[in-house]
Order: sequence, then structure tokens, then C-alpha cells
Amino acid sequence: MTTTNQVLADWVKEVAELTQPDQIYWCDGTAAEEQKFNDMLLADGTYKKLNEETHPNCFLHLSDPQDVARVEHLTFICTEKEADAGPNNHWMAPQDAHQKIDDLFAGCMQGRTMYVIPYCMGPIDSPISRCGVEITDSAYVVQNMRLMTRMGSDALARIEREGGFVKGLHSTGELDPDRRFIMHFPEELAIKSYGSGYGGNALLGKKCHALRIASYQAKTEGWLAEHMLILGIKTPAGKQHYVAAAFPSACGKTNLAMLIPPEGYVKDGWEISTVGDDICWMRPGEDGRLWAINPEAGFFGVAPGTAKATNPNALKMLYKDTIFTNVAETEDGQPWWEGLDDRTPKTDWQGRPFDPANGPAAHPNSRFTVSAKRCPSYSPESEAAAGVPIDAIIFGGRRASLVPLVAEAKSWDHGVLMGATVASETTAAATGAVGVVRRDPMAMKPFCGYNFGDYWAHWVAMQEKANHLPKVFTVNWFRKDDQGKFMWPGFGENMRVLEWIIGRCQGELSATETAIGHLPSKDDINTDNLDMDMNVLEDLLAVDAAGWKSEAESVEAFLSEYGNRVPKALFDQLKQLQSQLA
Ligand code: SAT
Ligand code: MN
Repeated sequence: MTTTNQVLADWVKEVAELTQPDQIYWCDGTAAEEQKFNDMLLADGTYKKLNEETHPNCFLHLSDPQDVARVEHLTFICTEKEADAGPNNHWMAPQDAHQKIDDLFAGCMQGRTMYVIPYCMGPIDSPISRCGVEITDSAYVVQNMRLMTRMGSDALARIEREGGFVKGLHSTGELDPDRRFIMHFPEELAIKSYGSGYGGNALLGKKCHALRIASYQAKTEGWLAEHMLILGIKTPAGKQHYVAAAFPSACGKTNLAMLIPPEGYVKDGWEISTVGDDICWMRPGEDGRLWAINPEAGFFGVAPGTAKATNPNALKMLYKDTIFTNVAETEDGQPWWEGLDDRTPKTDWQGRPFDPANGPAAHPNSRFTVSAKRCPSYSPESEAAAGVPIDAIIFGGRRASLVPLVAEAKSWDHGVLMGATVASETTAAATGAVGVVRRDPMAMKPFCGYNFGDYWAHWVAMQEKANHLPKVFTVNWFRKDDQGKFMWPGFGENMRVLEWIIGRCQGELSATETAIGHLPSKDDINTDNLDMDMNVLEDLLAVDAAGWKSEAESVEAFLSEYGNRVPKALFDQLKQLQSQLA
């Protein structure tokens, strides 16, 4: 196979000259190809077959123990001007970065096959979608990209029709952490990644393209590329709503995306559907609303903690056609991880006989890769070329104190301030001081491909591009009482907060105006069959003025780190908050 796109043909040739593979293989995305690659990965030991009876067509891959997560300190944004990357990124001059990483790529594919993966982020016929090509020497990466993107001939045909594509070059190299870099060249729409086979570092369609490069593309083209799940909510009256929600890591994004409502809600006719669990691309439509797609086609989720009680939908999709990476294995060849059930595994994530003295059996960042179509709550609208219209944007953090269960922004500008100042508090589980607030604006700290100041200005400017923007909310499922116990039950019960949010979008439910936004009173939240002390709910919805005054000071110091690139609208909003608190 080859291509009629001259830029692509020339680039493949150039990369082959640099990396010197034994052969070049163009991926077509067919089922026959998928089978062939599985057989190959089994034969060379990259895959181990799991129990065919309980887990048909499922495979276990154990990675190099030094290659189990994203590497933010080795991840660079390489723009001509350092200030364009901003204080939120590590920066390297493009010329230096190319030189440094090309030295590593030189001859690195000798004795290996070079795979060319044309892929499309988003439904193949959607105008919101964007294409890329990943060149890699890893067949494991090919199989993951097959599940996570629309890859193969259809994507290539679109590239040949449209011309443009993001260039992603990847090699696992020697898997040596000292010879590892993840470089992004937003101005060239290019990515170069060397020395890791791990998801976020190696599946270049995901964080590298769909967030870092796409956020830059989105700024120049007038749309938004965000680290958000997309959830469908159908009311008993049959009205379909969609919300997009951003949370920093370890805040339950996949669980919320696949939420199962409390029994009473199901009986009343509420329905939840999943469009995406990680990334959302939104674009103003002719109607002035934001229309969103999930650019991904699969889920690359954390295995530990996934269980019947926490996320039954996720568990159901993992019994077939799934790649498991760095989980443990039971005696009879089933995948296992902490929190799944009370069985004891036979081998751990490094293939050793399980011994609790060695730590957890499954790596805490062990993963499953599975097609989104396997999810019981998967929305058929995920395939819609037009995308889905977003009614509400939700920002969430993990705050043990201060931040209420839910608040609605007073305006778009106020919502941007809420998103820009999202934070999580460090817990006793991590080393260092407890209760330290770490800001993670729009949950994009590791993923925004340019200066946060410019990014917030772009968010503010969306008002000029779309006149029916979604309402903006913050949520906090993680408030704790004096005893350190969670005050809100979370999981499926979060539906009660979603109902209030949807009610606000429909203009049906009431709220109280406060300095920090519109808040429900405890009577505005549906508490039918909720086993909870109403005084606690009242506490969760109270505004602690003194606490918010010091929060506002911390926010001011944080925004100031981004200097004069911060849009004036955010400081105006902050001043307004401060004067209303006074
Ligand atoms: O970065 S990954 O895509 O590998 C996982 C995550 O952090 O969401
Ligand atoms: Mn993520």
C-alpha cells in the first residue's frame, strides 16, 4: 500500500531513511489485520492469552517496569517563542528538540518493522474530526490505536481527500528512561515520541494529538479541545441533554461517564448514556450552541478500583476483546486487580508469583483498552457527524473543604474563572503537606499545548463566536467532615446534582444568588430515598465567606503567575467576587 498524498509519501520515506526499518507496513484497519497482529504479538511474547472461556479475545501485556505512566518532566512543547508555551509547560526550542530526538531516532528501527497508522480522531465523516498519521515500530501500539481511534483505509482516504494531517513519529527505542522524550511541535502540527510504549506517551492520537496539538489547533481555528467526558442525560419527559465535564486525575471521570442512576430515577424514566470518558472537542454550530464529539473510539481506563459496586458498566465491557496492561492474573488465567473482588491472584503485574510484600498485584496505573462500542451505556449519538449539543459544562476538583457540592456560574466570564481555578487538595495518602491546594485549570495542566494565559483568553473569546454557550457549573463530590469522612455519597447519587444542573438549564429549578455563584438550597436537590442528614446537605451548600476571601487571594496569586497574558475579564470577575465577599 502507498498513498496519493505526496506530503505523506515523502514524510514516510524521510522517516524510513532516518530510522532504517527492515520493512514498512501500512495499516488498513481490517479484522483480518487485527487477527494477524494478535497472532504475531502472542508468538513474540508481547501478549499472553487470557482465559478464552471467561475472557474471549482478551490479552495481557506486561510492560517494562520502568515504563508504566506518562512522563511530564520529559514532555515538551516546542514553540518558536518560549512565552507561547507558557509557565504551564516545559519548553524546548524546536530546532534543538528536533536535533536531540532525531539523534535518538537515527537507525532505531533496524531489524524492526515500521508501521504506518492513518487515523481519524472523531467519526470518520464528521467535520469536527481531525486526522493524523502515527509512524511506530510497536505492534502493541498499533493494536491500541486500532481500539482507541478510527484507523486504517477510511482514515487514509479522508487524508487523501482533505490533505492535512498531524504527523506523529514514535519508537519504543530501548525503553530507557534516560533516552526518553515526548516532543510536541504545535506550529508544525507534529509530535515525536521516543523511548516509551506507555499509552499517553505512545498512542499519539490521545493526549499528544487530541489535547496538546488539538488545543493549539482549536485556538487558531475557533473551537475547544478539552479534557472532558461527555454524558447524555434523558429526562422522564424524553428531553435529551448533554453535559461535558472536566476533572483532574483520580476524581472519578470514567465512573461519572458511565453513571448508573439511583433506582428511583431509573423507575421515573431517567436515562444516562456515555459519549466519551476523557476528551471532548467542541465547536460553535450555526445555532450558536457548542456541538461536541468524542475524538476517541475506545476507553483506556485505569483497572484498579473498577468493580461491580463502583462502575458496573465498565466491568461489563471488559469480558471480551480487551487488552489488559500491567494487571495481575488469577490461577485460571483471568485478569485481576485490587478492588475487583476477594480472589487472590497467582501472578503480579511483573509476572512474578504474587507476594503482598512486593506491593499491589496490579500496577496502580494498570489499564484496559477496549472499544467504546462494548460499553453498555454507549450512546449511538457518539457516531453522529454533527456531534451532540452541550447544555452544561462542569468543572470538578477534589476539595475537602470550602468548595460547595455544586454552584452555577453567574456568566460565561465567571464560568471561565471557575474553570481556570479548579484545584485539588493533596491528601494524607501522598507525601508532603496535607490540604495543599494544587491548581489544575480546566483539568488541562498536563495537556494544554500553549500558554494558559492565552488559553483563558480563548475561552473568554468564545462568547464572540457562539451566542448560546452552555451554562457553567462547578461540582465537588469530595467534601469531608471533621472526622475526615466524605459528606456526600458520590457515585450514582451524583445523579441528584445532575438533575439540578439540567433543571437549571431548562430554567425550571430555583437557586440562590451568592458571591460565589448560584447555589441550590437543600430543598432544590432531590433527596427522595437518600439516606443523608439534611444538616450535612445544608453544610455542603453553605458559603464560608472568610474561607472564600483567602481562596480569592490564592487565586489572585495563581493568575498573576501568567502575567499580562491573562484576560482582563478574569481579574474583573475576581474583583467582583472580592467586593461581594467584603
Ligand atoms: O495519559 S494517558 O492517556 O495514558 C492516561 C491518562 O492520564 O488519562
Ligand atoms: Mn485523562
